[in-house]
Amino acid sequence: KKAPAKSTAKKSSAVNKVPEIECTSKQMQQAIVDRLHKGLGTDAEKANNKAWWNATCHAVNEVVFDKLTQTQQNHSGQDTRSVNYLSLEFLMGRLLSNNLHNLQLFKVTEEALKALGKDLYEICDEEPDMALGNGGLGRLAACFIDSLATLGYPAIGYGIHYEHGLFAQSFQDGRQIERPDTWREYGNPWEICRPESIQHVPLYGYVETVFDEDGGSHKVWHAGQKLKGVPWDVPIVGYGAKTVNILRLWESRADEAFDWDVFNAGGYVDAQAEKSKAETVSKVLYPNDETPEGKELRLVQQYFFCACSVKDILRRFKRHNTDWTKLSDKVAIQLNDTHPTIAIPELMRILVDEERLDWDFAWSICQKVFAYTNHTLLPEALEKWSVALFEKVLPRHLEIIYEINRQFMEVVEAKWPGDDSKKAKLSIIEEGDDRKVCMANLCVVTAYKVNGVAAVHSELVKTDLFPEYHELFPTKLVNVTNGVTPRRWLKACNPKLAALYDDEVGADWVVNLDKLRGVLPKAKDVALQKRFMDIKKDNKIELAKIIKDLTGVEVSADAIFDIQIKRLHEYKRQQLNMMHILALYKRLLDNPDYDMVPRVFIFGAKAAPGYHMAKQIIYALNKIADKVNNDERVKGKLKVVFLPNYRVSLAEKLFPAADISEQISTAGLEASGTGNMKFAINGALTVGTMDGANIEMAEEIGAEHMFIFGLSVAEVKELKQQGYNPFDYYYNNPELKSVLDWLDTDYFTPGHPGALSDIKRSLLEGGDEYLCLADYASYSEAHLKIDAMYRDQAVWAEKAILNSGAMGKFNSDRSIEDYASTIWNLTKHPIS
Ligand code: T68
Repeated sequence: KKAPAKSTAKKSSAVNKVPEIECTSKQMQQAIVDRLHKGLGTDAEKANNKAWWNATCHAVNEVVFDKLTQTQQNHSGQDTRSVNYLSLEFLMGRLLSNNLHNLQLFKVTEEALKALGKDLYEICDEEPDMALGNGGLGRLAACFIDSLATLGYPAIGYGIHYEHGLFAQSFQDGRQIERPDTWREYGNPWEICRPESIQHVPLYGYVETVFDEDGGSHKVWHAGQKLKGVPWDVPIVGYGAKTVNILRLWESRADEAFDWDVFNAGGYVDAQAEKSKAETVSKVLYPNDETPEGKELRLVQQYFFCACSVKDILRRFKRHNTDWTKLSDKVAIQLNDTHPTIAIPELMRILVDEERLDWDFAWSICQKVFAYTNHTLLPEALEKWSVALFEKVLPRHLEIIYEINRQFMEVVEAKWPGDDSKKAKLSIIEEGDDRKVCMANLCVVTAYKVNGVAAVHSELVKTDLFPEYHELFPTKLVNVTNGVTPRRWLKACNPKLAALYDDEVGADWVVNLDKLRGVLPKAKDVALQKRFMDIKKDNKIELAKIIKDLTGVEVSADAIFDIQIKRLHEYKRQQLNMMHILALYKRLLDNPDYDMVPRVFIFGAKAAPGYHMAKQIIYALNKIADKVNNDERVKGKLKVVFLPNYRVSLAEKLFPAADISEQISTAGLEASGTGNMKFAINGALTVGTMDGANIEMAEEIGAEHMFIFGLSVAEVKELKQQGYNPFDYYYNNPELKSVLDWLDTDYFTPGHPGALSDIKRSLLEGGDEYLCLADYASYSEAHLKIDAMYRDQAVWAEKAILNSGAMGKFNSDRSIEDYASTIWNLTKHPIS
């Protein structure tokens, strides 16, 4: 049945009259040369590209800082309500090209640099990625702060100023090697240190009950250690520069005042050791996505940044307010997953212990301030901290959590009298030998809204993850479907397609992505199709050069570029893609004339360093690539490349060059996905399961213009309930069997038989948790359809246009408008 090809998205009322900033190319030239001379102490003759990049950033900052000051005066002057987006991750990528586009200075700067003998694109490539995140969750935070600024909402992002972001990846004999990321080894022009806003954070120690004269009592936390939080502000330029918000990242240092005793006791050297211990807190981003690691340092990181942020939020509030009932009028705090949950007991602690508010009053404030976004249903991904660890690191917070839980258990008792199993399930404390604090439960109990990130995911949050909470709080659980910023993910990364849209639908699609619909009625237009496909071809040629540079492999831009880029995880099923590649390879070896459109399979993915199976899959794909790419018998019809060090800046080269987007997670497990959106906006067709936002994409685009395959959420549940046996599929599908058996030989790993056997084992004896075998036949069929369709370039072009043009809903401005109206109750305050 045809899905309605109509957007359900509300009209985005973005600031869509975009004024040009007055700046000529001559003035920009002057500013850059000035920065070379006066800022960097060099000149145009001596400067290398890094210096040119630095000088250009500093020239741009002259405009940015001016707008930043105006925005801050505007917000502070009006004492506006603001949202505080707390996230352990902000995967920003590079900022120069993005800032230039948002300031509408890209063309001017391109001309300026050209006149100086420099190429802006090359200069942009000098910038190290700001990789302060793992994947989707961190990149979503980056898209959201772009949209918040573009729409003119008062907002601050709070996070950690990691010295080392996500590790850099390389391959050695096909295996992943991790090296530290050094994004700010030589400084970073985009950040401003704000020593005037330093915060101090207590840790460890013990809690004392102090009895007051009036017969009451209060608690005093005597810390065993104190950290200093130093804020670094990164300006976030909205498109059109009517608002420049900030991303405030906390760096940990030793608190000299706290360590003064050690100094005085002659312990100069010991004090230095304290210093480096304190600095480890913001040293490195934990590289685990989806599987939390219960390490003490991680809990300390979470508390450190939440404590700094909450204090900073209250400091801003107190500049204009003395009445605590007003806190929830001025402040919304959005928790990006459970990672910043500790902000809840921290706010309680400050209100009760320091501000000496009555518990019930403080609790009523907290319940109006916090909202929580859930990004996963994977049971192993839900954060739980051992009570023992909590007691050691945050003794007062544990007491507060106990009291919140005690009162909440009374609510549960009132609803389900005498039902202990309900209490056990809903309790914030999980009982047992090793008692745990369940962070998601604390979030749901406290938050006034809890949202999932795509429609199907939000439904599953209600029915499978938190059904009892949903019964208890029937209006709390809501949906806000994810989106991506069209500034970075179309305008900046695909300038040719952006220019086509400027011509076809008008340049303001950048702030109103629904306008792309203007091309839908012309999808059959031969001239439009030609221009669209020529652009795709150009982008593929560009990518082919990068592939050659990075891997040495030559690929033809006439082949289908079939791309899977995302974190390596079994539920995302890169191994399913691999099985299909092996099948194609086998078909080509069995029949040298096997008729297929040449195909290049492209992968990019990092595996968590401790995730064995993920690393094995990378190894297998690299080994398969070696064989296939050097096998004359396939006559160039099949190529496989695994690009090293997948990151935002590489993604920007991949999305525009894709013909096929692989979105093949087991139904019910990918909360939303956002790469799926970036591909489709850039004109790739999706091969995907009915999972996450793929489902809503199919509603917008029409499922018949995508390659949907595999079991649905309901079918997955049913199959698991019946008792799934992967051997049934193995013995019934000879191709599947021979592909898996191949992994037991030493064909791909000469001299090392069995080197890939554990992948096969996990798919058979291991039970195939993610149903790769169950979905294999359907996946393989979908690929035959892709092959057939690509042969008719007119049909393909039409589909590509229909996909891209229907993606309006999936822009992050729409997501932010949804948050602003249904959760935050925010009003816009752009500078005029
Ligand atoms: C992703 N989650 C979801 N987690 O998997 C994806 N987790 O479906 C969704 O589109 C995206 O969030 C945005 O909503 C993650 O990326 C992590 O990276 C992560 C990191 C640390 C701990 C747990």
